[in-house]
Amino acid sequence: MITFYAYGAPNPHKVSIALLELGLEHEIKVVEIWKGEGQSPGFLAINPNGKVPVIVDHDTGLTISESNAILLYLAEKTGRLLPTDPARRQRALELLFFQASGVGPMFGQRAWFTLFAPEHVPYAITRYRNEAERLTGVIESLLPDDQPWFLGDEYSIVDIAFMGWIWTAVKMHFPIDAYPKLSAWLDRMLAREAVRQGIVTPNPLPTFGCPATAQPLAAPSTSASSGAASSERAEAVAA
Ligand SMILES: N[C@@H](CCC(=O)N[C@@H](CS)C(=O)NCC(=O)O)C(=O)O
Repeated sequence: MITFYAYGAPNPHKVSIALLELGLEHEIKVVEIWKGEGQSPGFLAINPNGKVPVIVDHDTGLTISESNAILLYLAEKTGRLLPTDPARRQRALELLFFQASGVGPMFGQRAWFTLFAPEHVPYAITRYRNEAERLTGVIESLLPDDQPWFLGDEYSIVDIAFMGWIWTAVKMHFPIDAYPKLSAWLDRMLAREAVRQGIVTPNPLPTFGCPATAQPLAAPSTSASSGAASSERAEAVAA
């Protein structure tokens, strides 16, 4: 039995998806991060960094924070969603670290300065938009040309790790339509029941107004997306 401290946000949604994919028994405790509950003494005793997601695995007595560390833990606990082949496993770790240290923070800062910052800071908006766009191009290049998932034919926690912020970017009107492989990958992700449920558990992302500074990401190629446009996807999944 696992206790999952969560909120409807990109990093907890990764863990929601993994728990559902793996069919692991769990209870959810919602942490109201926008009301400051992450900084409450009770929650800081669970995670000194004051952020969600966190899991407590009552089978092992372990408490784990950091979304990608949790994904690794759940994959190793079940022996699923992580390759056993050493080279593929190493590739999985590389991509998980890239997602956690590069993509998450830069997409997060883009969202913050574009949508939430009480002060309009053009330099920060431009810097993080450029960095997020550059990283989206890197993600596009990391997807195989002729196979469905980041690790080729094997769906894994790497796909789940990227889903958190890619989905959030789409919902925030930072479209990915200019990236054909990424768009097609997102459609494959959204075809999975656990993914569709996970991105609305424990609650969906809010509806974001389209920021004045949002603009289509720079196209790395002229080929059109093979799937639905970002706005259609965002509307298609329960809001
Ligand atoms: N590196 C951490 C980041 C966790 C994180 O930033 N969580 C956000 C929600 S996506 C949060 O708890 N924010 C609340 C706050 O900053 O007060 C992870 O991957 O789990």
